[in-house]
Amino acid sequence: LCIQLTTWMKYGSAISLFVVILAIWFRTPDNEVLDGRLDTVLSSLLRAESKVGMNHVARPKVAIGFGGCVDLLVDGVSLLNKIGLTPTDRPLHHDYIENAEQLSQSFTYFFIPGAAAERFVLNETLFSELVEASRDLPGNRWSVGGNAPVMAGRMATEGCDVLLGGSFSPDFTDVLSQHITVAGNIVEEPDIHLILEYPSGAKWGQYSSHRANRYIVHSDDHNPYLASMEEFAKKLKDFHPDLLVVGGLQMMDNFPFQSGERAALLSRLAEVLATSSPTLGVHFEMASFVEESIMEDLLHYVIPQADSLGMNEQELPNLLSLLKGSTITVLSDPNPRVATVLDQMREVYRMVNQRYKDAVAQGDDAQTWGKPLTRLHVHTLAFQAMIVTRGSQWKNTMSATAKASLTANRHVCGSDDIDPNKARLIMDDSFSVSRREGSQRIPLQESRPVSCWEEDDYEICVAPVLVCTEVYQTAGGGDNISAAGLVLQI
Ligand SMILES: *[C@@H]1O[C@H](CO)[C@@H](O)[C@H](O)[C@H]1NC(C)=O
Ligand SMILES: CC(=O)N[C@H]1CO[C@H](CO)[C@@H](O)[C@@H]1O
Repeated sequence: LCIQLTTWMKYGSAISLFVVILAIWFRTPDNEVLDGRLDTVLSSLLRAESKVGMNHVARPKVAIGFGGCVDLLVDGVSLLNKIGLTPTDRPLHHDYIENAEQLSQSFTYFFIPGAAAERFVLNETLFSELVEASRDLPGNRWSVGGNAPVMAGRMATEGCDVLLGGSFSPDFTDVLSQHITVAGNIVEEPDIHLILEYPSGAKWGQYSSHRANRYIVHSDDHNPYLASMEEFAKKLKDFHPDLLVVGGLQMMDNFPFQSGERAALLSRLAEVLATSSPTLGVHFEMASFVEESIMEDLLHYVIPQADSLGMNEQELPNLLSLLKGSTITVLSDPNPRVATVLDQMREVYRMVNQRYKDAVAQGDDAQTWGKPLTRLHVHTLAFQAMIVTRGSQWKNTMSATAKASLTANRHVCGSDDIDPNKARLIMDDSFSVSRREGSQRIPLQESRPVSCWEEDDYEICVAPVLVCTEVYQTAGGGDNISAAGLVLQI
């Protein structure tokens, strides 16, 4: 590696100079206008991000659960080719994966639109075959994975002290930041998640992907049981966090639990959340759920205890559909318009808060009421959107939306410095605030790219994302983005 690096450094600068000259040579006037626009949006977002610091005397404290894993990232198509899987002629959705053919069908189903998906593999033989094949696949990478550890890592990087609930192996704990304290059991074999990444326009057989994304498979032993919950709950009392974050519950999705086992775990979680200080903000990060009964359990036990929810463009319509009493939506538009997302967000906000009001009107037990929803953050490829209740505990919504947007580029491009040459704005020049007829249109102003306005009892902020065009990694994006947005709001 060292030799390669020095050679690259020697010739690299000459090559980049050459590329730059070529680029200037071929640049059409149109591109120049566009690039100027991008530069202005970038510098304005950076200004918005740095407008507020974390106004804390000490490092803020954040408690995050649950679980975690070792991520093995590979090029999805190369892996499927290597194990000799042929592209299916029948893309199909499966709740979980039992054999290679289902894997092929399920992967293709999400690969074509480029939609994020995550599935449990029930067949352990198949899963170990996939892991073995990935181990020596060129270009593979290992990293700390799972929603909770990724959010913990981002929070620690942003200046927080973190209590992380998860059962990890000793070498896993070793690579975590020194600002992260683990609460959980020690396990020998960590759970592995296999991340099949693919770039935009990737080809598999007759299919090509519409956008970069990833398909995740796992076959966890520890995570579904929230094995660290009791240890976490114990340490939580003395930790006195400023924020409590829950994620990683999708590991329970389609897991072969004994009857009643999952509800018991989530009911215990509700108790842990409900008995924390009433002023403590609780954020729940959604994920890819396909089993209807677990979504119902979440609606019953977890969502009522959360002040804040984070999710992507697939998870939003899925939650909304369930709130409305219909079924799971497995696949939604991976590139939705701003107006569509905002309408869905308003509805989720309204319906979740209505459930809270109904619970208060009916019940006499504060623990079962839960809390009103005061923050909703939706991350999509093209933009970030937040709804925050006026007068609630969440501060700096404008800057937080800008930071979330910048983090999206930083994460996907794999670099803290944003290179406008590797970015593209895909949000339209203006957007409508709702799909309702006669709704106001808001132009995207390059020098003030984050648009915020008030409605009812809340503020809405929307920021365009400088979409990374040279994808390093999409997995973990939502967690980094959500965590970065939260950091400025506590
Ligand atoms: C599990 O996967 C293995 C390896 O791909 C396969 O041979 C076996 O038939 C599968 N089992 C089931 C029940 O589908
Ligand atoms: C770009 C970026 O910051 N990505 C980070 C997301 O979070 C993980 C875990 O903390 C980091 O390893 C990545 O670098």
